[in-house]
Amino acid sequence: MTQSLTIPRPDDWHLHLRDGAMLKAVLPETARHFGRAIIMPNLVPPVVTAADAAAYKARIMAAMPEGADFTPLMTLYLTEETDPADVAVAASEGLVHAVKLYPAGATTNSASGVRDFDKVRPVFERMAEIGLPLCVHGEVTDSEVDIFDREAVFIDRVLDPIRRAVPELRVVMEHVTTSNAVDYVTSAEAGLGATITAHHLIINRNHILVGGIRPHYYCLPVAKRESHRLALVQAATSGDPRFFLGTDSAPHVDPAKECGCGCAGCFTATNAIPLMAEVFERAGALDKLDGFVSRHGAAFYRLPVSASTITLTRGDATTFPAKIESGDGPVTVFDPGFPVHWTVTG
Ligand code: OTD
Ligand code: ZN
Ligand code: ZN
Repeated sequence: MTQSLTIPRPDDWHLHLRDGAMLKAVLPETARHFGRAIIMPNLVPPVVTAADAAAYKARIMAAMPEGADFTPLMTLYLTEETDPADVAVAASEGLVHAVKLYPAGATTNSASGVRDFDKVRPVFERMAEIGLPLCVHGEVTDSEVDIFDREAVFIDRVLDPIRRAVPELRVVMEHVTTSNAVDYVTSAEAGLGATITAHHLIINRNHILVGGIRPHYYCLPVAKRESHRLALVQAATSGDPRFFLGTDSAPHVDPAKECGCGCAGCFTATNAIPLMAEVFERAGALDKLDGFVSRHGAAFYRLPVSASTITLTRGDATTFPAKIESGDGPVTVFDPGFPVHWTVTG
């Protein structure tokens, strides 16, 4: 018996599309299964003003494959110089759907991020007034904090104080990787959501380090121990609307990952949706898949659920390309390490 599942066209609430040749190569991978995505602003230089976002959006539209049913939702990179009025205008025009907070130095291209959170308080206050979400890369960057503890420490030292200082600010904790973050999100009264990536639902830190170092599993925040992964699966498959898919698909060419100091990032745009079907099926929660990939994020961002649909079909184990080619070089597609039986058939 074939099993199939028709769900509203999914959205990706956290995506890196890059620019230039890489954008051209990865955009069709996302546009194939997703209807919308929140586009991360960590280009070099970053997307900081409304004008930057409009120009970047135009480059994305110019790279769009013929006939694609995909809308990029732009974000601004918060700096200590961000002008609250510029943010408000970009939001009112429907150009910008979130502002992104990177603690300085937290991840790839985050050197212009925020060091002094008091300096950006007027931006937070304006965003709270207009209901514009703040997307947060939730890791402290202090060298004395262990890399596996950086998310949990961020909650206490940075996130909770921001939310107490500006209680009406709507916040998305991006790519949560710990049970601490899951607990923090579920204990919040309102105005807090979280994205979870495909890869953090699949790998733990052993996958990166046991039997040799596996650079294609290295990303930030780094995958944690198995008990944390299980907490993420539980949150994602629970039906709780505060959790939604944000793949954080972050392409780097292979030479930039397979070297003495490899870049962080897993590239999952190609197979994220089939992987999610497999993860939800294994958890006995296929009935919760559409909430996580197609409904909860739209509700948080106050957008309609997609009117179009995709159909997933279960069959023999499928294979994905090991790599995609970009004009800059090959990009390895995330390998879940288990057979995947679901394909998008319509
Ligand atoms: N994590 N790589 C990148 C970004 C993310 O923290 C993130 O959002 C990237 O390459 O842009 C990564 O591992
Ligand atoms: Zn991040
Ligand atoms: Zn990211």
